[in-house]
Amino acid sequence: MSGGTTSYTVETVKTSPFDGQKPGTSGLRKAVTVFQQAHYTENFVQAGLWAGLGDKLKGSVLLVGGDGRFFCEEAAHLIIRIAAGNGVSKIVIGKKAILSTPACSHIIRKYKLSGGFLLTASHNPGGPDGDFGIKYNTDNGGPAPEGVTNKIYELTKTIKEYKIVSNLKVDIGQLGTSKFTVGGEPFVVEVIDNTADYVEFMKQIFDFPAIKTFLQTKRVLLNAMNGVTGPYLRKIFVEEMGLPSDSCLNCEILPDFGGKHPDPNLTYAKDLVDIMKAGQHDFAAAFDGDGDRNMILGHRAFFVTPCDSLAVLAANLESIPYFRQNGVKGFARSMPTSEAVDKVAQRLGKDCYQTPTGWKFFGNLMDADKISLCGEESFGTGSTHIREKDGVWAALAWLSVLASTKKTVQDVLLDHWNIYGRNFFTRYDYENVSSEAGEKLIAGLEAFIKNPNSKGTTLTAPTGQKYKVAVADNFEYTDPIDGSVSKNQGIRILFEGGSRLIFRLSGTGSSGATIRVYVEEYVKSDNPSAYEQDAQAALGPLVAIALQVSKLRELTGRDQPTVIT
Ligand code: VG1
Ligand code: CO
Repeated sequence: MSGGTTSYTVETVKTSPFDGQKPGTSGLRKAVTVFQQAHYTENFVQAGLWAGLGDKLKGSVLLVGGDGRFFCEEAAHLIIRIAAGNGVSKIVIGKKAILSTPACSHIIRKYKLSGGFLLTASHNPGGPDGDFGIKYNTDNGGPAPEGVTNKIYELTKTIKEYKIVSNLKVDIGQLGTSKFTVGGEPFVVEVIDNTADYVEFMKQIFDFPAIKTFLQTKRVLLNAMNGVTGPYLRKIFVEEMGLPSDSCLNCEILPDFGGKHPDPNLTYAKDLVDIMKAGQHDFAAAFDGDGDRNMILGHRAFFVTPCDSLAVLAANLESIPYFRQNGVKGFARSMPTSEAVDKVAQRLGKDCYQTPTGWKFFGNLMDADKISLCGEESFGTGSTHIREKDGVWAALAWLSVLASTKKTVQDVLLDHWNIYGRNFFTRYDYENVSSEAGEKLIAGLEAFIKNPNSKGTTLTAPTGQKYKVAVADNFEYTDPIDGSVSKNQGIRILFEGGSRLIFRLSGTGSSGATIRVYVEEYVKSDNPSAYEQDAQAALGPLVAIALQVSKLRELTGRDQPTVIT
């Protein structure tokens, strides 16, 4: 590729702060048009470099990867130019800036890079009218912890200038290394293969020959939803496992994800659910835009809730060579995730941690070797192999369990509930309500939890079921490793007997507010007729109580949620 004899100079560009560059649950997410404003992306990237690297900025080596959505390549070029302007010595980037979020995490760790920028708004829609996002990951391969994201936000509020080499042009469409001289120092850009490192890593973690043998007699479907996982699925499942190419659906990466939500759930992946209902296939999985989420379905679209998926994997980790070699430490789940995994931890005598929503809170626990597996109800499952959740890994983990237990997905779940009982779980999302309605709802619930009479009170569903409040609070987390405290992480109403209601506002939306209502009902293992019923039917009474206690309908004017998972 281009050899650099040309010498480039660094420009200092005057700028002024933009409001609201506060990274949310997972990076900064806004409409593409917001990122396209002059200096907007530049300011955030400059603040990310300062906050993420501090005095290690000069000479650092950074990764850039994205999910292929609209504006990824433009943003990648900007990052390369700003990194060059700040004395970064090398950028490693996927071809055309494409790398899944889990692949980014792996590559940062494998090549011991200083950190990286991940260009994705994950499951949010893309395209010129959709969303874009930027996330900074640190040298452990994980999302920057709150200390760093808060610092980024502070810096964006006072930024006056950024450094850039604006005439630096790099061809990121070809594999290879380009060398430049910037302000007298060498600057290198290495364009790497999109899938090679990740696929090789999966072959070390899993028993590919065993999964391949298992798949010879099964029909499976893998749905990339036109997000970044397409090329990874083709490599692993078609080239390595020998599946027919029509077992991988929507594998072309589209900048607008075909105009759909690249979000693997029963609403946005309904096409897949409908195909599975026909009963021709034994197993299916779907993945989100950046490849860190997964949905698992069995024969006739039997749905595995992400909470149950985490618990089942926790109980079956010995099916996977990686855990047989490394052993199993504890587990962790985000607070709204059901307590199904806690029950597995208890039986196995392992610790189980409860963190706020967002993968960044698992990083310290993994780095300190406290946990081996963690997950979130929002279709996120992952392990210590990287520091992000990992969709394709989760599908391979499930196939490992099926191959070794020789059971169907449904039977794996029935056997699990038979031992541990069942934590029925559902999440109701009310997307794009007004910020005012969202705030009022939380304020009303704050009043409920602060009222000393709430504890011990009995809430009654319209159908007569009664639930006695054991604990009502706003979740606060003290990181057991670094002692940092995160307050106001969600309203919890915990009932006697293990049922729960959680309310929180989304931190990944790009406008207005999204209210999330999490509903969990625990049924003991000695009651098969109860744990085999339909989830939405089982949860009906508690959902009704959730709507009553939060006054959700009155405050939002919404009769139905946008999405039920
Ligand atoms: C949501 C999920 C959360 C997840 C986050 C990022 O956040 O609830 O569990 O970690 O998305 O996932 P929120 O604040 O909107 O509830 V991803 O795949 O969009 O990076
Ligand atoms: Co994602």
